[in-house]
Amino acid sequence: MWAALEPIGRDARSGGYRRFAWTDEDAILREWFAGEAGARGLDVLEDRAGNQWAWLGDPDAHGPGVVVGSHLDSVPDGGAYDGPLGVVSSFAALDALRDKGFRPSRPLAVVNFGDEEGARFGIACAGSRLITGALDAERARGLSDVDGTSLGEAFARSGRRLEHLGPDRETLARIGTFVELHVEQGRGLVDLGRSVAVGTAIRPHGRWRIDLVGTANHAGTTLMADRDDAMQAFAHLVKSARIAAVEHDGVATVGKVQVTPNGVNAIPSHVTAWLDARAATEDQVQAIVADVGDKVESLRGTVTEESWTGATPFDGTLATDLAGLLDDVPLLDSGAGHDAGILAAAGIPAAMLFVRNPTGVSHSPAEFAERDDCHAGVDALVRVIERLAG
Ligand code: HGY
Ligand code: MN
Ligand code: MN
Repeated sequence: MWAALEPIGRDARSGGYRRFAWTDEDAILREWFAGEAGARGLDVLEDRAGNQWAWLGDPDAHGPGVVVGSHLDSVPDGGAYDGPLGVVSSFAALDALRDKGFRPSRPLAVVNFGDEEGARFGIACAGSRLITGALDAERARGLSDVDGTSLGEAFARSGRRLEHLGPDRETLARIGTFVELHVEQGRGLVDLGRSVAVGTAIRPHGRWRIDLVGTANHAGTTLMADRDDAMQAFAHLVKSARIAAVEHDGVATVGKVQVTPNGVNAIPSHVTAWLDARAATEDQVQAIVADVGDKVESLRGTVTEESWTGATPFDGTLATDLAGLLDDVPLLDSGAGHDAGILAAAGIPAAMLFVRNPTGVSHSPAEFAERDDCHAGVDALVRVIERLAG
């Protein structure tokens, strides 16, 4: 499975992945998923947001069932494990259960959540937010990519019915418990010397769009004193984000920027930048955004919230039970957002398993997990499924 996924959407220059929602690469990944599901005799259903659900057993007749899985899309130049490790491990766990003659008492499913990274249209966990209603379908349809293609156009061009895009209670009703296995995006496990952890919560985080205006002018003839340079404002913004993050003990990133007119010899008239801010508490995140907002206001710019994920605890009893089941593996919270967090926020019992990442590096071609740790993750998922669907 891993070898089949390896080349899909891989950028030859960076060695990272460019697997964006509703692109050709996404279509190939979806075909791969349907192929793996079909090879195991699983029925693949798509929901109103295009998420793929591969069922063993009929969740409508004998549900709700136990669902495992993750996502296959990536950030630009993302790593091989963020997302795919959860999907591949889920199919591998079903194989191991079948090989040991396990007969589930409830339907089982592997899910591929679409557009988890929000790399193309800007909203993370778009697939799971759409079916839970956390992302309004009308707003989603209008989101556009850097080329001006809307999510609605891309969704329709993929052959799906745009009028279906939206909340999907029928699909949610099929989920008794969702367990997402994911490569750890940090050094918790490597510092603890363990292979697997159980997730406790998703830390609060959000994305804000910042628009800074200037006055277009000639780079060679405009005196410095006469300039109204949006790029100077941008420089102050980026500095203020770092100062605010350190001040409030959180993290802030400005990783994406668009410059208008983006010419070497033209003073920028407009800069659009995106702030990603996260912290242990919602107050800390809001304090970071407030400080940045004050700076942006002094620069005559605007801040628009694009997505917000509040502190999202997973079901504590379930997490403790699973950690105990797995020989007392550590409990870790997550600074990264996940579809399991969106489902938990919608009231669906959800849990996460993290697999050791020896460097902690993620959202990078250097992202990696050792084979033994990946196998330990599958073994843990097998035991969790036996516990939940035994
Ligand atoms: O950005 C995140 O936290 C996740 O990788 N979507
Ligand atoms: Mn990610
Ligand atoms: Mn992920």
